[in-house]
This record gives sequence, C-alpha cells and structure tokens, in this order.
Amino acid sequence: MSILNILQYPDERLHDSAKPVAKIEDRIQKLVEDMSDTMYAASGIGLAATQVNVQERVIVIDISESRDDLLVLINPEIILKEGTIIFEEGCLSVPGVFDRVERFERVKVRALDKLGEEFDLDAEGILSVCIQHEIDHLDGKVFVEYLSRLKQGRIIKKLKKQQQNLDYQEVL
Ligand code: GNR
Ligand code: NI
Repeated sequence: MSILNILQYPDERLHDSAKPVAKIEDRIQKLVEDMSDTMYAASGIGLAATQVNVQERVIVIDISESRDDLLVLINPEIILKEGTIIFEEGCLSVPGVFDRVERFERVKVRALDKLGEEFDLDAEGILSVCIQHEIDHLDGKVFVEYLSRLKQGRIIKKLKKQQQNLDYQEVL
C-alpha cells in the first residue's frame, strides 16, 4: 500500500486534462489501490487521478459511513443529467475551504470498473455531486472555479499562507 501526495490548489497540474485509460493493466490496478489508500487516509469521499499527478481518467469514491463501499470509475461519461442541487463542497486539493456549488441533481454515468467491465450507474444527492466533482478534476477543473473571482483570490492567499506555515514548520 502506498499513500500518494495530493496536489494542492493553485498547482497548475490540477488544470491538466486527463487522457482515457486504453487498457486496464496491472499499472492501473496498482493506481486504483494507491488512490483508494490515499482517499481513506485523507478521510475523503472521492479522489481523481489528477489530484495525485497522474493524468489518466481514473476516479475512486466511497460515500459510505463505514468506509467499505469503494466505487471505481474508469473513463467515466455522464450520459444523462437532470435537475439542480446546491451542495456545500470541499476538496482534498483545497484544504479548509468549503463553499456552495450548483450541480445537476441526478446523473447517469457510464464507466469501466477495475476489471474493465462497462457499467451504468444512476446517482443522486451526494453521490451525484461527488461524481461531477471528480470528473471535473479529470477535465482540469477545481470546484473553487465556480466561485467568484474575489473568493478565488482569497482562497489562493489563504492556501499560500498555510503552505508557508507548513514549510516553516519543516525548517524548525
Ligand atoms: O472529500 C471530499 N468531500 C466532498 C464534499 C462535498 C463535495 C465533494 C467532495 S469530494 C472531496 C474529495 C475530493 O477532493 N475529491 O476530489
Ligand atoms: Ni476534489
């Protein structure tokens, strides 16, 4: 098991667009394992490969209380979307920042599982929000980009300060 480093906003690599997985080989299985270890270690409900600096279309999600219901989405496509929902979002790449974002309320997503089998999933509520949040990461988009310029500026300032404090603690 390996815990991977999570890129932090405003790292420009979070704006790269991930390419589809061509073949589910051992390397991808290992990536899925490391990503789920990393998500659980960070107490997140989802993680996109982009966040661990791998530019391929792989997502892991677990919205269960018991943290034992892993969902793996490879090359996900939203094939149906309806309604709107406003949800208070957070992101492991933007620690300590939470704000309301409008998304589709329900989505149908088509993806490959970790064995390469195609499946469709109907999602609503937090699962739907999480899937849209993670697919955005694969497309190089971070949730704060839905917020006002003013808020984005404040968030960047706050995160830079946090990072400086961390760097300083390492020196001591
Ligand atoms: O852990 C996470 N919580 C969360 C809460 C509301 C909306 C989306 C999320 S996803 C986030 C993990 C993460 O950053 N995934 O990319
Ligand atoms: Ni995120």
